[in-house]
Amino acid sequence: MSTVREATFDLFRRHGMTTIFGNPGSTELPMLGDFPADFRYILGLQEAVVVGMADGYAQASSSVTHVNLHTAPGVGNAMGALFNAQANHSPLLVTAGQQVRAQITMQANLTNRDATRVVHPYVKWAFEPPRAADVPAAIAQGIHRASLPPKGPAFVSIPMDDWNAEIDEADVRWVGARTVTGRAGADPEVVAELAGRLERAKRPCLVAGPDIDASGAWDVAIALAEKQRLAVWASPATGGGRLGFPEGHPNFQGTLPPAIGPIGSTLEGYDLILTAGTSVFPYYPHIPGPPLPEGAELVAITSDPDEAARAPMGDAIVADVRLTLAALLEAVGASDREPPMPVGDAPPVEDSDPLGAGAVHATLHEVLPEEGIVVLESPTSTMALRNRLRISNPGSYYFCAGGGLGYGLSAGLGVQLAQPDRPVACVLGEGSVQYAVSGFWTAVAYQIPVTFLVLRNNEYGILKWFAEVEQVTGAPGLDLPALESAEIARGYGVDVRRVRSRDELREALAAGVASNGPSLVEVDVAPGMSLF
Ligand SMILES: Cc1ncc(C[n+]2csc(CCOP(=O)(O)OP(=O)(O)O)c2C)c(N)n1
Repeated sequence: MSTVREATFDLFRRHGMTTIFGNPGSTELPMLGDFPADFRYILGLQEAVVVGMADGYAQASSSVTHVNLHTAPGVGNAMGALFNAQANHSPLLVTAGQQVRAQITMQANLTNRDATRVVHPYVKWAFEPPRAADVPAAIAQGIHRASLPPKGPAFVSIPMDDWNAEIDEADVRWVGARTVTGRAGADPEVVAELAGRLERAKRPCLVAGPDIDASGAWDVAIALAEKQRLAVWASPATGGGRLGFPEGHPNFQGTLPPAIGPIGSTLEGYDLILTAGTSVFPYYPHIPGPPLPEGAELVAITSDPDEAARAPMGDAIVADVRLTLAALLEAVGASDREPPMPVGDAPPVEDSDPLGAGAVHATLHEVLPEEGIVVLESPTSTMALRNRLRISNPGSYYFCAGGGLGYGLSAGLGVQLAQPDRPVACVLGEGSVQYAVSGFWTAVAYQIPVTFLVLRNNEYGILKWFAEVEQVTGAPGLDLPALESAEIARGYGVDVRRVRSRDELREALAAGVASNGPSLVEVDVAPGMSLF
């Protein structure tokens, strides 16, 4: 006989899930009691931060990651971050405490009413086991479901008196030993047909999406683009949480804009558009227009049946992105089409006071080593960063596909914990910092050596840009005067520097990257949107 807790921690061990991200309450303490020495608990001080850290960790470690939340109010605080994790295809096992079974029916204080309903639609599956003895099996199911395509959060609510209940060996005999794998290739006939279409096309292009990175397909995507001389576009930055193709490669043409009409006109001239690992497309502002050029065809390769079904146009193949691209690479011959024209260099950096965002990112590019990772949430400077850094290594860029602020600061911590040997630069707008500001405490408490770069423009700059697009005038709440992010971070114990010139910025960033603990550089930047 063992307890439910012992059996469940054994299950976590078998899955290598010995890091738990959490914020505890009374309903979670029975799970956390006698916490085993081979596990580590990363404390976040607010649930949005806890889930955001786990999201970054799950993506950067390619493994299902356990998040433990406090019953109803903790889950409530986490909802925006769960929305983000789902959009990021981040495999999370989310557990939450629940009242003791004897007090659920009477709805004693802190009962998570309708625990399995409240998290929908942001989880793939939500469950509360009917018996204490079912907790390990329910958690095992949550782990498998989170890891199957499309990856995403799965939720298990656990009454707090379950953990110390005794469990029969027979109830858990098979639970921990099972492996469930979900990477499936495409039907060979469908691949052969696609290969024929690609070879016959006069001017095809590839749109590279985030799941190329998540499925480990960079090498195959590069080989396919070179063999077939494909022009390559990145999927729109708004929905592209990761990069699927080196942005310094000669075939790379740029990042698609995020709206219907502009995508259609950007793709003018291509007759076959092959998308891989992205939805079609992560549109945001509604700018109507033909979604594709006249006569062009589109084929999407995605592991997500939902992305395939809801695409407004084109054919779709639901299968693992890497396996399918690899099969396609085998099936096509080398093309003798004209190779695509490489895009030119970014314009020279302009010095100004305060600096433009492009000058800031050109400086980051000088300082961040080749193996560096960027976690980005600085809305008006997103494209300037992409165009200045031209990131060209896999697993080196994380952005929130969901768009909920607070991801950046917290995911930066999770990514750094998952990749302790690579320097992480977490680039944030000063408005974005505030949605996960208590993450600074976790950075200091666990000495997580992220270099935070905060761009201070004293405004919600992107909302001013949106106001123009939406032809809205006179909206309140778009300015952020006297917001001292660096001072707040200092209060949490972060080593901070405030800079204004490029030389000061270079020096401060270099010191941050070299340091073994968290550091923050706040730089004043000119307001407005920067593309370069
Ligand atoms: C949780 C959440 N609340 C509100 C928003 C709306 N929003 C999008 S961008 C933005 C402003 C971000 O400001 P800042 O980080 O300073 O960057 P800037 O736009 O100035 O570059 C806001 C409030 C959001 N995306 N997510």
